[in-house]
Amino acid sequence: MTTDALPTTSLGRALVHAPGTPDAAWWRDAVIYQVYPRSFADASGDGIGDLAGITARLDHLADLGVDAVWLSPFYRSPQADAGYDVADYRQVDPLFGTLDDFDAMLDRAHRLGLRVIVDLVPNHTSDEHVWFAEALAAGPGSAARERYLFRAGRGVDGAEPPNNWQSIFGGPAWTRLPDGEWYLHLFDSRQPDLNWEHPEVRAEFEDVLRFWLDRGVDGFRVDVAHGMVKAPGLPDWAGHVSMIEGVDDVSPTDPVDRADEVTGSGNQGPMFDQDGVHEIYRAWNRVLRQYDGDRAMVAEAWVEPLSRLARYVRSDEAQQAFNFAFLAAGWDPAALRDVVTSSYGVNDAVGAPTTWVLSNHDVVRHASRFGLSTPTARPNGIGRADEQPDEALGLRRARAATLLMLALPGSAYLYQGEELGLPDHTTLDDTYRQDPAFFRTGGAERGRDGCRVPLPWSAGEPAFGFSPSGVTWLPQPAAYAAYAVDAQRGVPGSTLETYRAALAARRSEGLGTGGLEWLEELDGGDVVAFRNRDVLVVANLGSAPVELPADAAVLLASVDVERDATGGLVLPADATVWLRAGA
Ligand code: TEU
Repeated sequence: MTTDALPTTSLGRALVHAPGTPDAAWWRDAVIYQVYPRSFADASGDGIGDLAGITARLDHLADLGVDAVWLSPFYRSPQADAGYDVADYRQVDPLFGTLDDFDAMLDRAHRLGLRVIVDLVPNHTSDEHVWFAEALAAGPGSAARERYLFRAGRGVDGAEPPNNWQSIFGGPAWTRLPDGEWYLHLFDSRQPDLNWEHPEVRAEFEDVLRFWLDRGVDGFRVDVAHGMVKAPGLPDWAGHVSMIEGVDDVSPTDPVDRADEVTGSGNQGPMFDQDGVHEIYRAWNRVLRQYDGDRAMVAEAWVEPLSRLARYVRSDEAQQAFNFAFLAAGWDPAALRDVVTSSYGVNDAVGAPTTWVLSNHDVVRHASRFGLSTPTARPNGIGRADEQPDEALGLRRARAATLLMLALPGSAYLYQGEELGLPDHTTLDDTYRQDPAFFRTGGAERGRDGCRVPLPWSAGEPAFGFSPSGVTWLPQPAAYAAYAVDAQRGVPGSTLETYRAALAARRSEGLGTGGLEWLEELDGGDVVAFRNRDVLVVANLGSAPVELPADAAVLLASVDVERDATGGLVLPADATVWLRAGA
């Protein structure tokens, strides 16, 4: 094809998602930035980030142009799973500050025009929660044990666990107490699962929602949103779900067999995605509706296929659900195209926005994943002995993937540091590791510490400006200096400036509430190409350059896009461009 033969006006289009109204509720098109409090900014100098540190750095997020912030847990916790083990749902852990610090942070965020959503961890508590202490003290058969999933064991003297479930972090999902009873923990033994059939558990969490809504939060991210309700009788299951990679094996005799729908990974099994979980969302939806201001919930439900996930965002349930199928598609054009098409299909059918995400605190950052020889791989962490990503290639592809994502209608999630192009710490010494998944798998899974390293703010300061004392709870790689905020701010083409420009253009072009049409002549093979309002988006995931429509003007690109000798525009490998149609 010649570029002359391909003016933008003649491009055929296949409609996948129709544009919405620009005045929709904020969460329909919000870009939401995940703050991982222990690694964002440390004001106290103890080496662990805190709420005062976040408050002091909120300007960065307002400048970046995001709409909202999601904070991972900062509640009172022994930190057995970095705060996803909550001992008191209404208190701030002293590591992170006080409730007054929270209020100050929230106030500052709102003044800057940023919404704030907080994490809700309802599947399990910490073993230091008052309910679990009561349950241990009260003993077998007590009412206090009814709030959790205590069971007698099987076999001689009940010495075998009540069923064969494995913990997502490795090892058995049951721990036996000295009094002989076992309790269920889908995650660490210090994270006992709650019994969601218990009315007190339901009432307590509705009250926790109100506690934070009354303080003014704009919503919640619901942890393990597909896990609270278990199949009656807790039947054995031959499969095993691990962090990040999903299910290893689904037996044909699986009691909740949905093999016809299983697409290779996800969480089918008697502990996940039970129909009864939706009643909880309907109850929480009723709570949120009692408040003004479009409060919202996003479900962290690793559920497949997408049609099952869409059930979490029916009009009387959660407002959003994370689209992990998009994250899982990795750097694969066919998979991306499929997931985009089917995401709109299932979410449009229930009137919910589609969300997009590439990185979070549980997965290897996309700048590192996309630098692996298999760029669709999702390793459970990367360690010294593992294949090391190609840093430059990973960053180049990460920037391209981000520009593709940010042009998609719906709501997008960014993980702190991705706006800097940060890679994981892939050579972290094992002595620093804290993720329980590393310990419970005997090191077979490196775990998630590599994506949780404190952020670099200023290249020349101790701890790259993360902490005034220079202390950091995980060591930062020396290479992080080049990624520091102050090394990128104002530098044309830097990852930070590219994110800022993309967020500004996304807003001014109305892309978040826009529509999606595949561009028939351009899309296909290694090229993913679509139109959203007046913007044409072309991503080249292959190794050969791609000719672009001759009459288009470049709005934004993940690399320099130049005209060739004949004046045609050429998109190089591993790159994405936003074009203005027909200029
Ligand atoms: O992660 C839960 C999570 O990812 C599981 O749903 C599971 O790993 C997935 O089904 C595998 O495919 C959340 C938090 O994000 C994580 O940091 C916590 O460690 C975990 O819950 C326990 O609270």
